[in-house]
Amino acid sequence: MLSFNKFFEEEKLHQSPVFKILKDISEGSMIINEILLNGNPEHLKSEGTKNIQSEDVQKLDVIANNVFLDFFLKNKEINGVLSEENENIIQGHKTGDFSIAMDPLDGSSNISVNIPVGSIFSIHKKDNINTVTCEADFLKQGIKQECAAYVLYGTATILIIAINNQVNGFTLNLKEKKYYLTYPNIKTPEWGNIFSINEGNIKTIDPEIIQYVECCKKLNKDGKRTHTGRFIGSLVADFHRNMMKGGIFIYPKTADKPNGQLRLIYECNPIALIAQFSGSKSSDGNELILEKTPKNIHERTAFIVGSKNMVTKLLSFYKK
Ligand code: AFP
Repeated sequence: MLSFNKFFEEEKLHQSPVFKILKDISEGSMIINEILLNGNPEHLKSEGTKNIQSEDVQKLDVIANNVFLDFFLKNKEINGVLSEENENIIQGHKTGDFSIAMDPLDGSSNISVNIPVGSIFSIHKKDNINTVTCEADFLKQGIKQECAAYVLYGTATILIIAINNQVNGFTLNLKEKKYYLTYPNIKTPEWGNIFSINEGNIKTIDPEIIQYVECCKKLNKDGKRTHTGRFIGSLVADFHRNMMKGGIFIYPKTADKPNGQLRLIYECNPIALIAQFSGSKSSDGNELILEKTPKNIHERTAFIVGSKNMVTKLLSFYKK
């Protein structure tokens, strides 16, 4: 099995600045993984504050943010960092060519009940070198991302990386403290039978989505189900399952969240790039996610992502 380093050596990417950033992500994730496995009850508590999105901040949100920031701010390739946990962007090295946006611990409201969580990263190359970081470095279409990655802290800890039109998955070997390539060149089935949506919102969402969900609930000619419903409430875990098995994840605009719940720059865009490179598709219902130009750094969006034919079928309801 190829180690993480060996894989990038074989891909001739081990000297690249992006590899240095991916190394930081892998090392940071090992620290978070250890903290999660230690299960210190003190870490499972809420911080007692709200983030920029008015959501409860968990102690582990803060810890994960600090762990990754520590790595990124020491990395000379990184010019600026945008995090879900910080209202403003953070200046890195002025000579750095890359901007990184992250959700350091997605799904953190699930931590206290032992449900998988994740870390998500989006990496863009700056347009102007040797300049201080600014919001324009992050307000870019997702299709322009240089690389995207997530870590899923689940039954095993897995690092998924989208780069050069490919998605590869690495599993953490806890004894050796090393990632190994375990899921080379991931491709998502074009059809799947999983649909993932928080049905608590069903009465307040676009009729086109209600119609699609109804289709998923139709029985076959033998009276058996055609689809299975799965929603964990941890985006990385929900997406990862659907990417591997085939399925669709839907978080639409709702009465509670009129712009959607998920953040475009550091949640949807990186997941959408991973989806695209694994052969699946994403949209907000009107526009492809990767073609949206963000207007503000913490912008939310409706998010539909998954098996190509399932997403196409859902979008066909919008055109009728
Ligand atoms: P937290 O990070 O606050 O737990 O939010 C998780 C999340 O952003 C995403 O991971 C889930 O898919 C989504 O929210 C779940 O939202 P609902 O609780 O509204 O279904």
